Amino acid sequence: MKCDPALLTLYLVTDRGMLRGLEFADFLRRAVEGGVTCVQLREKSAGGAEFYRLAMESARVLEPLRVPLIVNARVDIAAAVPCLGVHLGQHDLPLEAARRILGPDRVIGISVNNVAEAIAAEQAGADYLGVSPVYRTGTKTDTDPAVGPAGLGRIAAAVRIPVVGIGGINAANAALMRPAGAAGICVVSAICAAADPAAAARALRAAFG
Ligand code: TZP
Repeated sequence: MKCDPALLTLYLVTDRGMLRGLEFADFLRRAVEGGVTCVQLREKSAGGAEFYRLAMESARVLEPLRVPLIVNARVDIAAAVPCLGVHLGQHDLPLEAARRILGPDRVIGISVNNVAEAIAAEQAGADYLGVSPVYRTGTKTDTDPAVGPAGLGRIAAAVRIPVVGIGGINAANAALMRPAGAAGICVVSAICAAADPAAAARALRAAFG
């Protein structure tokens, strides 16, 4: 399988605006120290030059730590930096087009909210799925309805590729995700907004199991 499910165990999605005073590179190091296994750089407000600079900086920090980098939405930036691949939402560039740009070896993840989207993404060649959102979250409010662990379970059961849950996941509910079929948990605020990102990551790893 192209996307080792173990890499998705604790999947951090970045939001620099939430950081509590830590410089970005230090934040990434602390998160990895606590057990983050994969980092998605998500920069909704950055222009291309800034996003590219941050992606290169992230790659430089993560490469020696052997933690893969995934770029959110920007297929051009994913193609231009040393990274594992790209994560696409339902309204981003279609997977087939991203595949033509990135080639067969890069990982492409797709956000899905229901079984039909999940099956379509798998058939189109997705390497993993992000089930979004599992719970309602203040971090992203323009989402489809929350599916809960049961919805996550229905999606995971319908596909063969690994599935991660995103949206409102924290140390208090992470234990529900693996029994539902998730290969990993994907979080923004539970690590980015934590006073101690390493401790927060450690707590999430312990809770997810
Ligand atoms: N996509 C679906 S929900 C979400 C994204 C990027 C935000 C999840 O943030 P949090 O803080 O982990 O709930």
